[in-house]
Amino acid sequence: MERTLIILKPDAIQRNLIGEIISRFEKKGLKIVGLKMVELDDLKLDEHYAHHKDKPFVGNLKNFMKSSPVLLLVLEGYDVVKAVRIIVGSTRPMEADSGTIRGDLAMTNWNLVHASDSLETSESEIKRFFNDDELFDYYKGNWEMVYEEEFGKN
Ligand code: FUP
Repeated sequence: MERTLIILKPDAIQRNLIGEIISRFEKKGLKIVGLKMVELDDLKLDEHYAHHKDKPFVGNLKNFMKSSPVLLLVLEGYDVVKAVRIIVGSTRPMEADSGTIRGDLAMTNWNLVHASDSLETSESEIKRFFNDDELFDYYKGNWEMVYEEEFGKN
């Protein structure tokens, strides 16, 4: 089953939005298979934002990401990378659709949430932040049986 990496950024922690944001993923029916609070360091952030390394905003972005602990989540579900990007909304909150996390809750480039943008990046991002023994394979009862009937086991 597909997995994706989510970061609840420092603004989500500071603005008391942890529950609000996680509940949107839960209510969609996505399964939390990893969850922890960490402080990010330059090493991890340089890897994570390698695609932005020459951009003028990267220094501010890294300082912001180090300004408080963050919450890391791995979510699992059918087509989860795409499903989560839709729930999260566009990078620029002022352009994000109403009903999305960023569209409803954010105003600036400090946009509350990071979500992997493809299956390939999700795999490398999950490895970057989680050890194998921090990820859990478990069964969520009848609801999961219905899901498997519709989409297959994997
Ligand atoms: P996303 O995949 O939606 O998180 O977007 P990006 O990887 O393009 O951007 C990562 C972060 O860089 C954003 F969450 C906010 C920040 N950013 C800026 O601060 N300024 C910009 O012009 C673009 C992105």
